[in-house]
Amino acid sequence: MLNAIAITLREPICTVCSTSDLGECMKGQSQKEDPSRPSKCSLAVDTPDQNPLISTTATPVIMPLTVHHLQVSQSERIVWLCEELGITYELKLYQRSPVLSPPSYLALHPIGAAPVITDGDDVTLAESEAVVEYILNVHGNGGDNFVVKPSAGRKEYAEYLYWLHFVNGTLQPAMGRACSLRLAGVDEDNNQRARVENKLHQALSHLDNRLKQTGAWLAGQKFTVADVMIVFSLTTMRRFMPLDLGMYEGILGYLGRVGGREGYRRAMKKGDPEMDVKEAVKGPPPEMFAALKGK
Ligand SMILES: N[C@@H](CCC(=O)N[C@@H](CS)C(=O)NCC(=O)O)C(=O)O
Repeated sequence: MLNAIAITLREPICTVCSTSDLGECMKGQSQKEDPSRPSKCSLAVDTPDQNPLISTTATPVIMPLTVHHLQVSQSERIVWLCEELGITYELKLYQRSPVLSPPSYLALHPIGAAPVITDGDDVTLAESEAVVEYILNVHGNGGDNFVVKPSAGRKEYAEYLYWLHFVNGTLQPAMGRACSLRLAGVDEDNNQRARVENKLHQALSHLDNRLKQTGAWLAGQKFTVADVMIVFSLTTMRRFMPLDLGMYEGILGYLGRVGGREGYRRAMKKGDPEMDVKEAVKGPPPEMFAALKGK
């Protein structure tokens, strides 16, 4: 559904809040001063003439795609995807309270887990894989540059699908189970914990072999949304579970390549500016999430 905002203005205008008043827009801050602002939210550069979302006639325009990013969470994937695609989006930041989502995030969706996006006044969507697919197809021209299609070959397509779904189907649940048992203080020699840690090591070794094999990205030589999906589990997730990746050379080489991507660095700077990304892509675990320190 179109969300009609008829604007007839000649002066520079913000694509996000649609105001030409610097005092109103971003509370007077420029994106330079506040890196969390969306990349296209800038009174300085967006004028009605330059901006396809803003019409100088009374034509309806579509409200921006909004990424609701719970800081230090899986929604970093969505900020990253938007940056890789170079699309216009609004970024809203939320902080954990103290570990789970705050009430303002719970109000967005019944599950209240990140990521959540809204698009116009009729779409609210959660679940990383659904959100990624939606953004690629609705805002990213099908995401040709970031997916492998059957036309690339059945084997290549099958590899891509496998690794894309390996993330939330196998790796992230294995990380989550190990994280819960560690945080609950279950002893290392407890049978259940040993089983869970073994399954996690199995998943990481499998991933490590794959990355040694490709020497590049998860699906092969092409960077895809499978990479956008998996990196959280290897970086930010370790702020909840101090896992050392030093023994997995393939994963370490891969994280080095991820850390070299401008889109990734830009996304992390906007979404989680306090996070030390250089540390997160190394073997030793990054700094523990503050609310969990000492637990
Ligand atoms: N399978 C879901 C998992 C979402 C999820 O568990 N998100 C965590 C952040 S990493 C969260 O929001 N936790 C806070 C809460 O549930 O209150 C997805 O990929 O979107």
